[in-house]
Amino acid sequence: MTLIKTPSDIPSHEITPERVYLSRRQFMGAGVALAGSSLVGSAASAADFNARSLTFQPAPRSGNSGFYTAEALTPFEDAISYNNFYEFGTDKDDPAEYAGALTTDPWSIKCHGEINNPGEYTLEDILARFALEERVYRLRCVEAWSMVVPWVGFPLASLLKFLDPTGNAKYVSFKTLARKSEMKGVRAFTSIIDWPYREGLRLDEAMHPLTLLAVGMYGKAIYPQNGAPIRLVVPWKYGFKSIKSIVGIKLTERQPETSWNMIAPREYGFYANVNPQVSHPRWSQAKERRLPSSLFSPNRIDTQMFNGYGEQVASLYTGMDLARYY
Ligand SMILES: Nc1nc2c(c(=O)[nH]1)N[C@H]1C(S)=C(S)[C@@H](COP(=O)(O)O)O[C@H]1N2
Ligand SMILES: [Mo]
Repeated sequence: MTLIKTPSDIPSHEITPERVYLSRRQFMGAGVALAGSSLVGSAASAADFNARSLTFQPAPRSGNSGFYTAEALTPFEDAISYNNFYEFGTDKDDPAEYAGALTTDPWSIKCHGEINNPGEYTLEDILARFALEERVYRLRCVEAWSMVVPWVGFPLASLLKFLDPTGNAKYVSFKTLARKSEMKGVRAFTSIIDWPYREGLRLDEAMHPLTLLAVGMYGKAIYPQNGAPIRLVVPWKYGFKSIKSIVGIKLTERQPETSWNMIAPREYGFYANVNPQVSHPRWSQAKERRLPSSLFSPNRIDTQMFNGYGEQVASLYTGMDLARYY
């Protein structure tokens, strides 16, 4: 019995973006199993590894970690069809339409700067090192809509500990792939973003247990429109901090340049902590539309300080004027 369907096994009328994408992931699993006996210490079959790669520790349903919210999940279909991923266009439905073209295998992340273990690490290397965990988080976009998404990933802190920051490291910066051949937004002459998309965190924010590198959502490999094969999720900050499809991580002494801050520094700060009391210059941040939301059923709810993660993260900002450091 064939466990892995190759695209040629699938009649063309059956090919949907999801099918093609999942079979691509399965190829990646095969690659891991072949090259990976030394990494994982066993000759697991491709199918085993593929299953293993999305085996995860469920989020704890109790306690105050913030790892789980019991709020209704945003339906999967909404989470994969209403996206911001400007590399594929600026309309909400552009990423779902165009991101299927993204080649995610091979994939590696160049890790450099103020660390003792620099290197170009393949996704397989990275996945072999860290156990996957589920996190059910609110995601609040600066445009005042929000979702609840079950992510699968591992704490950024685990990777950073492995990379072993030097005493000079104070910030972590991230870079997204910018591949013109596959990304129409990167090809566009009119783009407002100076590619690659860049984001950054202070080292203590990056080390916080809520900060996740996600490789899955809703129990499946993460979709291209959501930032395949690996993206950041920082649930107490506006969504633009949660950078997708990461190919570079650099530890720095100075605060790094970040894309939206470079475009409009008065509108988008480096910190970008969710804060209902600090308005965007052009709109209030006091409320949000929880998806699914429509004209007749807008589903407007109050926005919470730090997106509801104050108990976990407020101490990172003790003594800081959050209206100044927005
Ligand atoms: N590389 C990259 N990352 C990105 C963006 C982007 O345009 N490019 N958009 C950001 C914004 S504004 C939001 S709200 C979230 C949306 O994530 P989602 O589409 O998975 O909901 O991704 C963030 N990460
Ligand atoms: Mo956003």
